[in-house]
This record gives sequence, C-alpha cells and structure tokens, in this order.
Amino acid sequence: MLINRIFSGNDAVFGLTEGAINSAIAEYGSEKSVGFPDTAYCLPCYYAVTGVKVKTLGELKEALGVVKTLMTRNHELDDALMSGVATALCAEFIEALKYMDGATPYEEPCYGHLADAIIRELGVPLVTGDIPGVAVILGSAPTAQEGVDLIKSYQAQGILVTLVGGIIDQAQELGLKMGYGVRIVPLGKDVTSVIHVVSVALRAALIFGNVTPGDAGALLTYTAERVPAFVNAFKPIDDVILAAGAGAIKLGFPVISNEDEGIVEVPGALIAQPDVSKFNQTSLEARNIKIKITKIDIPVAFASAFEGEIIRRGDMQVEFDGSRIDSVELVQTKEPSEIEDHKIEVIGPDLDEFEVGSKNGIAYVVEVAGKKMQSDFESVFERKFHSWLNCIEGIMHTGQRDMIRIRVSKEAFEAGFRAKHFGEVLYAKIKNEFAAVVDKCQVKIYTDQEMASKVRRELAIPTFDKRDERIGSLTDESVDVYYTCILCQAFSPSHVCVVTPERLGLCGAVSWLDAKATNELEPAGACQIITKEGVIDENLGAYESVNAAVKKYSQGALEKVTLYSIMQDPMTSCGCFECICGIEPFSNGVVIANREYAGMTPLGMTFPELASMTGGGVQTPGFMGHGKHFIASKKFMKAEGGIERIVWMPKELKDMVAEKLNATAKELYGIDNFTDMIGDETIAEDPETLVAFLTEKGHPALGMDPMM
Ligand code: SF4
Ligand code: NI
Ligand code: CU1
Repeated sequence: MLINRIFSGNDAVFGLTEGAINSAIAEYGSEKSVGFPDTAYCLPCYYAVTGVKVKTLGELKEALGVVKTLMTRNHELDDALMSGVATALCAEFIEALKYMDGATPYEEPCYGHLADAIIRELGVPLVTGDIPGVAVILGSAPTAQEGVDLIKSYQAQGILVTLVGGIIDQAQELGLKMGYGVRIVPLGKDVTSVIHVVSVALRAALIFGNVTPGDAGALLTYTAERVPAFVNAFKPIDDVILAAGAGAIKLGFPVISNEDEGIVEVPGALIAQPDVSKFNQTSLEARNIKIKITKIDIPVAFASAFEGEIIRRGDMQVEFDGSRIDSVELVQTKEPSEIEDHKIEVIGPDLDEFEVGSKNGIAYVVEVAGKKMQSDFESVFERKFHSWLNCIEGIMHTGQRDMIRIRVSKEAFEAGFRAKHFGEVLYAKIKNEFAAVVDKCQVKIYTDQEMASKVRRELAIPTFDKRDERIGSLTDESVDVYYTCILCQAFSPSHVCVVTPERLGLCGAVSWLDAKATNELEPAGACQIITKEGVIDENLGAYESVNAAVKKYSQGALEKVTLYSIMQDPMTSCGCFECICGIEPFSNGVVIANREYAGMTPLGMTFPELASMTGGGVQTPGFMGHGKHFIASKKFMKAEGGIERIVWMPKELKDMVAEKLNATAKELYGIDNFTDMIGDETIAEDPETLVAFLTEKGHPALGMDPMM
C-alpha cells in the first residue's frame, strides 16, 4: 500500500545517505566543510526545516540523526508525507556531498544547485504572472517526442520547467534548446537532484516570506500558498520517487503521474493522468494556475519563456543594430483622428530583401491615442518594448531608444516572420496591457534606411531630449504625490515600496513614472497615491502620510518608514532587490553589492550573505535593498550624509553607475571623479586594505560621523 511504499523508499534513501556521509567522513574527516556554492542558507532545505545551519561533515552526520526523527512509522498519511520531506532532506545531503572539495559535479546541460541570486531574480516575474508557475518533470516520458511536447507546452505558457532524470536525455535527443534563459532548467539525471528545485521553493520562503528557519509549519504554509509549483512524474514510479513525491505533496505541490500500477490517488495531491498530453491541463487545474494569453497574429510562438533566448550570429537571418546604423523605437501620442486602429505599415524593404546575416537600420513608431493618454506614459510603454519583442520566439532585442539591437533568427524567418509582425506584437501588447488609456493604436515600421535615419533625427531625438528634461526636473520636492508599490506582497506579505521621483522601487523595475502609470491604469492596483503631507523630518524623509500609507498597506506590520535613511526606520526589502548596501564600520561608510556579483565584499560577506540580512518585508537598520539607479540619486541615504558614504562597490557596478554618480558627487560636493575614490574587488576584499586605500585617496567618509 501507498504508505508502506513511501516508508520503504524512505529507508532506501536514508541508508544511501548514511553510507555516503560515513564514507565522506572516512575520507576527509568530520571537520571538513560541506555545502553548496552561492547561497547564504547552507544547507538550504535542512536549514529551512530545522533552523540549523550545517557546515561540516560532522554536523551533517548529526543532522542525519535529526532527519531520522522526522521519519515516523505510524500509519497516518500526514506523517508519511512528512517522512517524504525527510527523504528530500536526505537527497539534499547526498547532493551536498557531490560538491565536496569545491567539485563542480554538474556538466552541461545540467545545473544542479541553483544560486540565491536566481531566486531573487524570480521574484518580480512570479508576482506579475510572467512566470505563472514552476513545473518539475521527473523520469522518462513514454516517448521523447511526448516529453518534449509537454516541456514546450509549459514553455509556451511562460512556466519555468525543471527537469530531472531521463527526460533530460530525451530533450537532448530531440535537440531541444535548454537553459535558464529559455526557462527550461535541466537539474540533473539522478533523482536526488530534484532537491535543487525544492531548495528554491524553501529559500523563497526565507528570502521573501520572512519565515523563521525551523518553523516548519510556517514554511509548509508558505510553499503551499505562495509557490505555484507542481510535479509531473512519469512511470515507472519506484518507492524512492514515491517517497520524494510524498515530500512534494507535503509542501503543497500536486504530483501528476501516468503510473497505473500500485498508486492510490490522493485527491488534489496525487493525481493519475494516463494521457501524457493532458498533463499540462491537469497540472494547471490541480495547482490552480491561470495563464494570461495574448492572442497575437504571428507565425512563431510568443511567450515570456523566450525572453532570455540568445540568437547567435550564425543563426541570424538579419540584424538591426542602432550602434552602427541609425535605428530607433518610439511611442508617440496622437489625436484619435490621426490614427486608424490596428493599421500596420512597413515603409521600405521587407526582411526577404535584406542579405542574410546583414546589419541594417530600423525605426518603429507606435502611435497611440486615448482620452486618458498622457505623454508621461510614452516612456513607460516604450520601456516595455524590450521585453515584448524578446518574448517572440526567434527574436532577440536589446537596448532602448536609439541604441536598440534586434536579431531575427533564420528559424523565425523560415517560419514566415516578417517586418510587419513586429507591429502585430507591439499593437497587441499595447492594446492588451494599456487598454485603460489607449483607445487606438497604429504602428509604422521604417526599414528604408534614409527614412529610419530621418525619423531618428527629426522625430525621436527631440522627443527624448524633451523627456530627459522633464525627468531631470522631477525631484521629490517638485511633486505632490508619491506612490506605494505592493506587487511583491504575493511573496512578501508585509512589504511596501514607497516610490518617489528620486527613489525607484528596489527591484529596479518601477520608477515614479511607472508607478504613476500603473495607478492610472489600475486605480485599485498595486500602486496607490500617497499625498505628501505632514512633514515630520525633511532630512530623514519622514512624513505622516507616508507612515499612514505604509501602515495601511502592510496591514499594520509596519508603523513607519523614512525615505532617506538606512539607520532610522529604513524602507523594508522584499527580497528581489538589485543591490544591497550595508554598513562598513571601519570607514564609516557603506558597501554596495549587486545581485550579479559573485565575489567577496570587505564586510566578509558575499552578496547572498549580505542579502540574507534583510528581506521578507522587515526593517533591518544598517542594511537595505535598493535599485541600481538609486545609487546616483541625491537622496541615496541622504540622512546619513548621502553618496559620500559609498566606500566600495563591485567594479562592474561601479562602471555602470560611474557617469551619473560622478555627476551627482560633483554637483553636491564638488568632488571630481568620485568613483576613483571608491574601492572595488580589484582593490580590496577586506576592511584593512580598503581603509588603507580610502585613506590614500582621501575618501570623505573617513572624516564623517560614525553611523552607529
Ligand atoms: Fe516589488 Fe517594490 Fe518592485 Fe513593486 S517596486 S515590484 S513592491 S520590489
Ligand atoms: Ni526571444
Ligand atoms: Cu520584490
């Protein structure tokens, strides 16, 4: 019977784990360290469930003793499921041992362990529904084709697909393009590698949910309610897979299988579906996942899963490259009478007429009209083009404004993709997402070189200049309202971002103009107006109205936040911040690290470790998540003295923000080339070397008051 089989799978895995730990200890000794790379939660699953971090083989052995106590043997289904969780923990131990001694156990195309950074990156797409769910496909499909069809069906819905076992070989056999960029992540071929996706779900609870490690009840509630994952397990289901599946069910993830022997259905949790072609539908129903569909008339697929797709030079039919040949993308507000809705015009040659592999110029102008349309929204729409065009299968888009670059793959071209299809996508998405303000829309696509150049020069550049002037004049003082953003509450129930002109949301994706547009489009949505009233302290950026809003939208979890301080009532973090800053006590400064940075900081912590200091919508003075653009803001920790406090950043980040940061430093403090005074990993990874460097450069932070 089901429960007995779970127990038997349980015992088998436990035995294997015990053996593996013992032989590792025999080889390396119990002091030897063990763990996964790029995570602050070692070992993540065990830590989440028990609250204890495991760092050495000796501790791992002790942990195994604890796991044993979770493997109860009474015949309650719920306890059997818990022992499934214990099985999962054993799998984590086995996987951790693979990484002993800095080994890199996984080879192309498999990923194995996934870094904390990936989870933070997943935050926003999961809340916006761009990634509506996470599929875990395990085992071998009846045929490779059926397996690949299933994977592609999820991919077309934007679902993140993880693969374990034989399905990976099947996908390779049919030449399926895989990788995080196209949302198909082969984890590993051993069944234990399934733990790497479980680890993502559990860390999400710690990172976003403010779940206390060791509070297993809260953890399981979080995964069941907020992580939209499910499992598709192909037959044959042996006892080990069944035990692991029991763990998944305990986490709230339904398991769908085509196994017809020896499986008892558990309603809503363990579901038999003999027809693999119906796995998709059955799974979405079981997990209650709704797919946003935009019907677009193009000959290739359109899904957010294709956003990260890379098109190599050899695979491209044609390229448009704004850095070489005049190109531009633009939204323009027009009078309704000037627009014929859904008119798409191509002015110039079509894609067939360009030489294969050639570089060209393109300009596309999306003209919109609507009673509620404001010119402030033009840039908000335009910024979406990147993501929309990227979602086309076989199209790659980078950059914005007149620095765009677009590649059309040979495959897309052969499928019939032509210039007008850019227009179809832009039209459909504008009408779909901005229906509240756009009544009519038409698109002009200029592939004629001279025309494109003229559009750029005479129409677009003057528009951009005017916009930049407007944005430059937008300061926190010059506006009457700020906005809340609570999109991330889907994951971080008490988190509220307060978005001002000079402080964008910590994810980097929501500026004041974006928030304004969101509010206009969806008056009852995530972005609510905060009228700036009741100054408490101008320097801290403390306002009664901001406090009231934060209290209201955090359901009372937060009493007050300041806009400009990282020490006093700082803004909270959900977890998907682009950067985190933290106090560096030896220099009176702050260190900033960005999510992409993999190395060490002078605080003795890596980005994931720093990031683990804050999140889940709680205030942690001294540490704060923020967007990249906030770094050059005049309001960046203004209460503590502003950007003069920045003493260290990863080189890549420093280069990225240098121009604007230096301009701010010059304007506020008369400092030239401020970034030359800021350390990076090539200069210092420890506080002593850093302080020596800062002293040599005469960095202003050294002379400032201590922050604590
Ligand atoms: Fe989440 Fe804040 Fe970004 Fe809104 S602005 S999506 S709440 S991080
Ligand atoms: Ni694409
Ligand atoms: Cu977030």
